[in-house]
Amino acid sequence: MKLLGLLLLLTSAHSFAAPKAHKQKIRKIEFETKQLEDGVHWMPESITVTQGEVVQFIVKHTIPGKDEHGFFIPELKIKTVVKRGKTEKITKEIPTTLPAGEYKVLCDKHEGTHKPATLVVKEMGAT
Ligand SMILES: [Cu+2]
Repeated sequence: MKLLGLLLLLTSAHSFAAPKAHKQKIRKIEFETKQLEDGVHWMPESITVTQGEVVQFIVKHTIPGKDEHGFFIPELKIKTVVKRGKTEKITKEIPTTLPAGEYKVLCDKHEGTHKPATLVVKEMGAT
């Protein structure tokens, strides 16, 4: 029973240490490279997020061709190199100051040939 008490104490201490994540579930969003006829794409083609939402981008590159790609969303200040076989995880809060609209998920390493995906940002409170 002493052990259980200690565990409960540790668990509550942990939640105090991370007030930002309190009660908010982090949604995992996967992106991966996919070869289509017109070039390499970030897939899925489109992802919708909401202002103020905390998301974790899980980005993978497993296809042949270039050894690495860029995962670049300027408006979210995300710029990461994704090497083949090495998953990158980026946790971000979608700023409430970022206007609702459509933004591009780019590859800054192969602009033009690497087709971007679309990040749709919805207004907070919209359903
Ligand atoms: Cu690329």
